[in-house]
Amino acid sequence: MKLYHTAASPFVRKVMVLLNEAGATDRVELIPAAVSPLKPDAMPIDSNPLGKIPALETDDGVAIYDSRVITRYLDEVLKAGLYPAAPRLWETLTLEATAEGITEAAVLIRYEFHVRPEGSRSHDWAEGQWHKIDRALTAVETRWMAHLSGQIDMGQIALGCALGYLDFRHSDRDWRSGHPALVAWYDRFAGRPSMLATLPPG
Ligand code: 99T
Repeated sequence: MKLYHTAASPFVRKVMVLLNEAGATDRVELIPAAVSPLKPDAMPIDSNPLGKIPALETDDGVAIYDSRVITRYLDEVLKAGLYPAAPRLWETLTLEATAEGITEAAVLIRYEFHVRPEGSRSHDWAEGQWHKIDRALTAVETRWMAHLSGQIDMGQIALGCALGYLDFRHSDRDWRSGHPALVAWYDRFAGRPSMLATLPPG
């Protein structure tokens, strides 16, 4: 299998953490692809017409995207057991979707100030994205701490990668403030070998 990859992407990192947890990093060849909304041809558009990474080419030559489809696919192929049976599955998927929303908002803020031309940037719009992140972190503290103390799953991995991305790209904002239980969980989770092996570039 081939994975279009950059170590800076939190979406790619979820896939890499899954591969590490499953002991299957050797099953995937990493193809560097430094895409941005203004550089979609940094990867083959045949593999994802949206020009986004991660995109996976399976051994059968089929292209699979986006990251949540790739992790479901790899979980099944590798029998990684990171999507539990229902009813816990619905909690896992909702947590995964919440983490994805945090990550998407954080990437939009990053693009607003590093990709969008200077004259058309909006601080209000970026603040709106940050408020989504803050509300979601509060919701995780309120609703998911029991789930987070259970067996590792893709919801936890997505959340760990989302928080890692906040540290990586938004260290000027203090996501930890007001979220002590989440901080305690993340401090433990970030020490997993799979997380340490997939840190974004220093
Ligand atoms: O938006 C673009 O055209 C290019 N951006 C990407 O490919 C980003 C890289 S993160 N990936 C996604 O937006 C994937 C989202 C999709 N829903 C999924 O796969 O889950 C790069 C972040 C950074 O450099 O800071």
